[in-house]
Amino acid sequence: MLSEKSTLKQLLQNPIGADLINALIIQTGLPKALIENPVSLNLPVSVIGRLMGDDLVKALLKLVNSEQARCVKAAGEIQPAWWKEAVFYQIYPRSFKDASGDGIGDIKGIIEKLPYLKSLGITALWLSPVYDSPNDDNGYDIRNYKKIMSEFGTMKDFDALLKAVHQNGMRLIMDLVVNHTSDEHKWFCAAKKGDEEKAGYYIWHDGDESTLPNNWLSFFSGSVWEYCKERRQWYLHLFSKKQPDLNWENAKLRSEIYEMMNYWYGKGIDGFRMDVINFISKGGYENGNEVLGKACGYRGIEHYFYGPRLHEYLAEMRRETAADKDVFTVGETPAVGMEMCRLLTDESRGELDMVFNFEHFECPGKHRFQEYKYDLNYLKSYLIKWQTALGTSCRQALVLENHDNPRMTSKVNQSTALMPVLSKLLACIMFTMRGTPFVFQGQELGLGNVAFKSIDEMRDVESINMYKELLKTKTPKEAFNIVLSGSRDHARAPMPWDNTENGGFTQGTPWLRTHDKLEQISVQAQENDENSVLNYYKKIIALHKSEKAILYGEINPVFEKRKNLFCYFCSYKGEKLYVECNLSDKYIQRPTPIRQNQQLLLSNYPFQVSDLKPYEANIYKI
Ligand code: ISL
Repeated sequence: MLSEKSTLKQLLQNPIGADLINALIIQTGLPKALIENPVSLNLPVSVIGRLMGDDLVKALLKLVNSEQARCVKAAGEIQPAWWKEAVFYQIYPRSFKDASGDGIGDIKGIIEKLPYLKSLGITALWLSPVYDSPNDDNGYDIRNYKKIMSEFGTMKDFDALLKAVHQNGMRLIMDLVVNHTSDEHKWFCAAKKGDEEKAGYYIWHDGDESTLPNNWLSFFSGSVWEYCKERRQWYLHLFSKKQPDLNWENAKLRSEIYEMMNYWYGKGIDGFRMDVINFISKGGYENGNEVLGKACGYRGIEHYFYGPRLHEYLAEMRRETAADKDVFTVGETPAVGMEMCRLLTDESRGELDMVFNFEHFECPGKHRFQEYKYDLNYLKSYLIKWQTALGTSCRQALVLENHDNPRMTSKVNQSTALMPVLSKLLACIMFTMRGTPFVFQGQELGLGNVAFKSIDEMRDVESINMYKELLKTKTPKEAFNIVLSGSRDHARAPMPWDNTENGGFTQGTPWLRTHDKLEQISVQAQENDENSVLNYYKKIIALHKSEKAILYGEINPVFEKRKNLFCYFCSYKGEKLYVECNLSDKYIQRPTPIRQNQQLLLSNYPFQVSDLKPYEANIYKI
């Protein structure tokens, strides 16, 4: 058991302790060397209290001491599975393709575009939520888990989609949003009307209307507590007030969720992506630490991001729903570090198959709503760390973009001239790591951020609430610029299919502003250009699928210390590939001359010279 008197060295030797220190370094941007030097390592853990508050030390020690399990790095053969060889594509249905003409993407639109996805080489789809919802958070607020959102179509349309996906040799996983429901879900409505059984499905706090139960902040601004006049109680909502958190302590609620999951498995779906699944076990409701809250923006998160019953719930869920099926689960797990990921996904533990980790989405000390240039050397160090530590019994989900973040290319470099090579470099890195890649719609086109002109053009609840909150202390222009740098709407702009009005996304008025410069970025334009980002994606996806050295091999970095250079071997049994990448927008010296025994398989430039060109990425067979 670790205590305040234990040393930082002892804390770092503990896997969970190492994750927590790493998270603090990332969030605060403090230099690693400040902690990892002989003097600091001998300091007691209580020193963190002096910097950040004793309450944080208490919460951290509680986490470290409550996790008894350890994972050892496995070195055996990787057990093959369909999802280890799959190339996933995330569809944000609202913005993918509108077949009905109402300006909102729909299921028929997805069916229409399956041949496109097949031609890209995609083998599995993840659908962001398509369930009935009042759309406070675009479907992440579910009103009815067994009904399709009317704007997207009907259950008949969904069944047709699933059938068509399978007929095309692809798989389909659904979004599972069970940390919370919509406040319009029948359970919450009944609870408000006094149904005590259903009230037990949510998290309530007694107390008078003028005193908030604690200081936690919601992901979408303001307190996590909302007063319910009907019950004269507060309820918890980590996200918007229209997304009340479910009470996983309640066994009846858990069995309702498993029954619902089995309903979808019964239809033949191939798995679930589980929304903020690490938030389902709350560890207590003490106040959140102020310093950490300021650094990451979500005061209170240390009390629920890795709660005491998380493993128990996930293992139970697997036993009750997936254990006897050839299905796949990936958890979305914000703030969970590498050792925690291993405990959630190690094959011997029967919890999840993979998790999405987001440590590499922003550079240390930075957050999404800051305007800065992302340094790819950080991505390199992140990938080397994970690839070399995970071993063969955990698999990494390879992800650079999703519907919750601005486009990666825009974070790295906004020069339009370099966008195509940069997009290809990022694809080269993502598709040559060991793991399962997830392409977010439009990433294969190298899309950048959208030129929103004002808050009126934005639709996301997070952006709108944040803007209102910022207006309390900032001018409208300042507030808009902050929201603009991190808005989730950048990724949610409609897919540009062709060069006609609205990029062929809809015949009606699109629900969200579309991209500019269609004649350069649309699918139609890129299909006709041999050197387009889209055609590069087709090639790299084919290469990824055909090379065992990538699917099951090991990554061995070389010239690791050289800044702006990312070189590595991918090896599996006798097979070997060599990848060399220039992470900068300048020419840099090639570390080794091109050797005779290297056969160039793919490059993002038409020819090579003695130096590596800006963002050049080459894959060789050895
Ligand atoms: O933790 C974050 C940043 O550090 C958030 O971005 C967090 O990952 C995210 O808000 C959680 O996302 C998921 O749940 C939300 C929903 O709005 C998102 O679209 C979904 O991906 C609530 O369901």
